[in-house]
Order: sequence, then structure tokens, then C-alpha cells
Amino acid sequence: PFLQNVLSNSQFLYATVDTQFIDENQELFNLKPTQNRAQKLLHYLGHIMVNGPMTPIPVKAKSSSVDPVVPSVSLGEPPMGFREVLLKEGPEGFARAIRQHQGLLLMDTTFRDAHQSLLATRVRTHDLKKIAPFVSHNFNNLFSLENWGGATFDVAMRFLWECPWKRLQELRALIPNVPFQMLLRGANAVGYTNYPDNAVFKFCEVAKENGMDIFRVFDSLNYIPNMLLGIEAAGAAGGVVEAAISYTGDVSDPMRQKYSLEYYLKLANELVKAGTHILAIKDMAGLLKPEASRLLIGALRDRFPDVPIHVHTHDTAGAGVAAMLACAQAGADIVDVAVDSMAGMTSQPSMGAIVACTKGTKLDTGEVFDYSEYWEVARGLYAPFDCTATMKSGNADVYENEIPGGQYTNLHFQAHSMGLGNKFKEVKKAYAEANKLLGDLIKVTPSSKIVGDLAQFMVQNSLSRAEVEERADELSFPLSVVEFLQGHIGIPHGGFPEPFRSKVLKSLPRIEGRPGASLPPMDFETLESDLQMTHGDEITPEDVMSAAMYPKVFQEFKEFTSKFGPVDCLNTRLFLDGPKIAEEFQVELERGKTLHIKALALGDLNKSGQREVFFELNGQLRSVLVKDTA
Ligand code: 3PY
Ligand code: ZN
Repeated sequence: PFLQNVLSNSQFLYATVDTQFIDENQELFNLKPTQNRAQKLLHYLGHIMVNGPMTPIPVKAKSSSVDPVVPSVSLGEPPMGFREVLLKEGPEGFARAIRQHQGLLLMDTTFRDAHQSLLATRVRTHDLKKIAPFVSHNFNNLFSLENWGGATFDVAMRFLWECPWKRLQELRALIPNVPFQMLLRGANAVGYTNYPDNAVFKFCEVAKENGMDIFRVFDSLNYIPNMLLGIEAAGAAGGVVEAAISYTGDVSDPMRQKYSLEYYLKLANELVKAGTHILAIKDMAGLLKPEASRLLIGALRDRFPDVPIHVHTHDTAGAGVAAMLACAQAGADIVDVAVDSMAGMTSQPSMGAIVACTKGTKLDTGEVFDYSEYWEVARGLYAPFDCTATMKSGNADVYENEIPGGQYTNLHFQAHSMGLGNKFKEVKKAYAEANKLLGDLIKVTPSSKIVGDLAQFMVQNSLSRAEVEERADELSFPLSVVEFLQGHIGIPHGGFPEPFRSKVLKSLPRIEGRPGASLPPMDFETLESDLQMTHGDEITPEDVMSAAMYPKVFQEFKEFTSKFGPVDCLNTRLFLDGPKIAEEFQVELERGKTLHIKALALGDLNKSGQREVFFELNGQLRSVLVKDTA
């Protein structure tokens, strides 16, 4: 490295060096350890060739061998989009422009919720980046592109071994004109638990600095103190605040009074009072029927004529397009859609359908170009994670069990892996019962996980709701259930279920009020220096936030990449299945630095249970030794 530094120094190159050269150029001594990224990647590929995929896969399917074709993009700058309005006018002016816009606006969820719901959140930056210039050039009509937050943050590190911040930075550079939107779980930020307040503030600040524009803020219990914290954090960072009310029940059913129209209007009032720029209804399970849409959105529109209304749904029962059209007719400004080939079932309703159904009406969305084919083929690369491997359709039983889209798919995978055809039905039934036991909750991350954990506990132990209620003081409940009852994620609408809570908790402590309020602030300086000690000096503010959100996941991610290199540079088929023998391929490590690799052969098993895997790397023979764990 010293020699490399010297050779790339311009003074040295132009021979203007005198005896002071070394003294005056101390940076020559900044000796980074040799990264040897190529050898590490060979190690990763060799591992897969010997032992199969390293990331856990839910279904036995191979990544498709067909590559998606990227549609051509016109030369030059992309056309102006709503981001320009935001940058010029700030969040308030942006909200005004949205409200004044004629026609229905769309948020495309393909880059986040659609694949979170259909492909276990596994879509990699590699495939997002390829289509990003097309989005920038053709989707400038979009209100926003949802591309970050929710489960994508931890899955990126946990299962894809890529940095979520790098995804945001790279997409921002490729799509400068369309506003980016993220999902922020209020006081839970992008995690599953409440964080200290300063962690949520700092997280929003760093996200905004990295290019995030719109923060959809929700709380899994619609607990206002938690929501206000998220709203303040997103606002203080300079983001567009989109406070989202999580929707459950059915406002068109007079028999369901717990989550009535009045309940939602009261919540909306609090959020508008708190200064949200946009008001969202987040129908995470797809329960909003057309009639309920007319009632709810109609009432919100009347009550808040100046506030843009944005509606999110999932198409699990199949009524998503109808519901979103009803919302738009009742006065919603923006609805969420996914590209056709990534739409439907537990994902969002189809973009193509909404565009076609509004064409020529006063809700006309304007031209939104199709990129369905790219995604149809790209989706094939993720076949090992595709819910359609086991799930053949959506199901209107979601109106009974109220399982959110992403969780519906997860539970289906889990039931499938238990190997019993009827298990899913049983799990869904138990979910509905668990929900009643816990007092009929809003169910979305993380409260949905708590209900899911209790449901699984009931199925595993063959317990009915009545039995759980009766034996609550002697059963050993999942920790998430106990902590929920202690008040770890906030207070549910209507309070905690009694006598169930007292029977479970006995003398365990209870948190009063907002959980984050009693957490000591996070010490970022200490965290940063600890990370530097552990991982060397290349720790960015983004890394600090990753570690703040997910200490263990971040640690494992760093360990993995220091062993196996930048696996995010591999294409998705190589990443999942590795190369075939004799396959030649290229890996771009960075601009202008491309590796040419050919997989040559797999050696025999040696005495220590290892195999040698042979490659050609940039014309030279290389090999790696891999333990055969098969
Ligand atoms: C998330 O929190 O990740 C969600 O998508 C909730 O709907
Ligand atoms: Zn969703």
C-alpha cells in the first residue's frame, strides 16, 4: 500500500519531488489493510458451490436463469418531478402542491412493500439500481417511490449482507427527481422495539441527509405519544411528515364499534393538530372495503379540506383496486400501487389497473410507464423467496383474521414448512383468537408479531382461547407477549385486557405511559468509538445508526463482509446459487474495477472434510478451500 500511495501521488508522478517529499506527504503512511475483495468473493462463491445458498431460503426453488432486460432510457437529464417542488418549496409548499394537483397521484411501492409482502423483503440493491434510471426518466409523475424503511433495513444486513444506507445513497444518485418515501415505525424507528428518543431523532436526521424525503410515521397501537415522537423526529430532520393511522376493523359495520369512524376522526384530528404535512390511512391488512373507504375518506376530506390524504392498502382479499378507486372518489389525493407483476395478493393493488381505470376521468393519473416486464423477469431471480411457490391466491378470510400483508405471507411459509396442509388455516384461526385474547389490537409491526407469537404458542400447545384465559397465571407465555402486557410498546386503544394482564404479569413491573420516555439517551460517541475499536477506523455515521438500531445484526453483517467481501456486487443468481462449472462472469467491484471470473472445478473431499474450489480470476488460477457441511 505504501508503494501504491507513492505511485499515485501527483507530485511524485510529475517528478516535482525534493527531499522534503516524504515529510510533507504524511498521508502516504495511511496504510489501509489490503482488502483482497476478489479472494473473499471467491470464498463466498466457493462456499455456495459446495454447500448451497448461504441466506436462508423458505422454498426449494432455484433462481431463474433468465435475466431481466432493462428497458432503454432516453439520454440526458430526467424530467422534472415532484422532488423539485419539494426542494424549492419545502414540505409545506410541497403539501400544498399535492393538494392542488388535479387527478389522482400514485406512490409506487415496488421497491419496498411489494417485495416485503411477496418476496420476503429479499430484493437486492443490485436489481433496484438497474431499473432506477428508467424510473427516474419515466415515473416523474409519481407522488413518491417507496424504497426504504420497514423491514428492508434489517433484512438488507441480516440476509443480503448489504448496507441499507448504501442502497439509499445509490438510488438517490440515480433518481434525483422523484421523492423517496420510507416507512418509519414511530418510536420503533425501523426496529421492533422502542428506542431512546435521541436514537429516533438521529435516525431521521441521517436518513434525510442520505436523501430520504417523505417519512410515513405510524405506531402499531396508534398510540399517540409514540406517533408524536416519530412526527417530531421526522419534522426536525426537515422531512415531509406523513402521519399514518393504522386501520383495522370495519367502519362500515355497525356491529364493530371498537374502531369506529369516530375513533379514526379523533386520531386524525390529533395528527393534523401536531402539524403533519400529509395524513395517511395505513391499511396494512387490506381491510378497507369500498363502502368503508367512502365513509372514512369522505369524512376525513370534509373535516380536513387542506390536508393531502394518502391511502395505503394490501390486496389480500382481492378488493384493493375497488377500495383505492373508492378512496380516490371520496377525496384521497394519493393511493399506493405496485407495478402489475409485483401487485396483487398480499402486495398492493396493481398500478396498471388503477391507471387504466382512471384514464379519461377526473382522477386520471396521467401517463405512468409500464415496467412490469422487468419486474416479472426479475421476480424469477427471487423464486426461492416467492410466496407464490406455496400460496396460490389471496383470501377474503383476511377480514376475519386481519393479518397484515407481509405477515400473512410469512405465516404461510411457516405453516408450509411445518409440512401440514391444514396448518395455515389453524394458524389463522389461532391468530384471530390470540387477537381477541389481547383485547382486539391494531395489528402491524411490532404488535402483529406479538399476536403471531401468541397464536403460534396456542397452536404448538393445542390451547384454545378459553384455556389460555383460564390458565393464564400458570402458562409460560412468549416473552413478546409478556413485554407487551408490561407496556413495552405503548398502551393499546381501550387499555390492556383484564383480568388476563394481571394473571400473566402477577408482580412484574408495568411501564406507565410512553416507553421511550423512561429510556436513557443513547451515547453515540461511545458507540462510535466502540465500533471503531471492533471494526477498524472506517465507521461512518450511517454505520453508527445501523448499530444503534440492530447491534447484533450489524456486528454479524460486518463479520460476514470482512470474511466474504462485498457480496452486494454479485448479480442475484450468483449471490443465491453461485456459478455453474465453466461459467464465466464479471463482477464490478466499483466503477472501472471489474473482475473477470470463471468457475473451473470442484475438488474431491479431503481428509479434513474440505473441498478445493478452482477459479480463474482475471486470467490467473486461484483456489479456495471450503468445508463441506453437506
Ligand atoms: C412494516 O412495518 O415493515 C410494515 O410494512 C408494516 O405494515
Ligand atoms: Zn403495507
